[in-house]
Amino acid sequence: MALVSVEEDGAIATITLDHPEKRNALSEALIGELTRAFDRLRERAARAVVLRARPGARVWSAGHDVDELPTSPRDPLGWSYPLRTLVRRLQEFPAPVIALVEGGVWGGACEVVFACDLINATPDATFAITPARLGVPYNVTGLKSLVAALPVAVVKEMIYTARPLGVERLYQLGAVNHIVPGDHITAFTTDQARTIAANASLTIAAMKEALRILADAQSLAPTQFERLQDLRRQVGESRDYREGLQAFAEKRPPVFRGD
Ligand code: YXS
Repeated sequence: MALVSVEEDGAIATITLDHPEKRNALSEALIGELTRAFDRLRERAARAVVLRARPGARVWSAGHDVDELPTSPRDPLGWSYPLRTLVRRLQEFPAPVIALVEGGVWGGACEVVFACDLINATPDATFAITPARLGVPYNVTGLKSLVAALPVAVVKEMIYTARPLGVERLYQLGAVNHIVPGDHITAFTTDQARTIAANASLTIAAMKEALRILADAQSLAPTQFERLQDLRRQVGESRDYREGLQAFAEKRPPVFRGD
């Protein structure tokens, strides 16, 4: 059963997350289909890609597939893992990727949306950053992409509370490009994609990569990097992390003890 669907209309493509039974959880299988779709669209020189869930979705994506989160001592969000690979694929895709968001965006799916170039969302859209709900040692590039998209005080609120934030708040902060009613957002986004596809693709590709390089241009002393990694190792090896996974599997609220 396909977990994503791809439609092409000339130089524009739409990729639809299509696993509503599991609320489009970002499993290795779904991410594999997504990355292969982007690789194919790169070969076909697509000039704009829309990434969406089924029209009217209540949940855009429930985030990382919790059933696939490894328990310590493995790092659950390692550089070569599927979700990290997908985020880089989006950032490195030579044409703009437009996230068309309806419903709830959870956990690692927020990073996928923020890795897109533009975000159009319906008024019901919400965004929740949830590592603290599961005791997950969030990863450094994930944190960096969040503070690049939002004021650090808002990132702290989202991480500490793990509560969904309404799209209006993110729009006011400039993290979301447009809020568009559900009955118009597809036409709105298609029009945007067509406008982009009619512009100079080489210029857009070069500017997209230049903006990424400039955003990444940040020095980090090796000791700082090692401290960051050690912080994550301690969390990843904690009982709280195992409790977070266990509680999710048992569909009960987690009881975190801080160790
Ligand atoms: O009981 P069945 O077998 O039907 O399966 C249920 C859920 O277990 C499943 N499901 C998931 N399975 C794996 N990973 C997930 N993230 C996930 N989310 C859902 O899908 C079936 C239907 O879910 P259900 O009954 O809860 O649907 P609902 O409509 O009542 O509620 C939708 C949600 C999204 C509010 C709810 O499913 C939910 O809260 N899901 C977990 C959201 C979340 O905490 N995601 C963060 C995952 S961890 C992550 O992304 C990163 C590692 S981090 O935390 O660092 O950001």
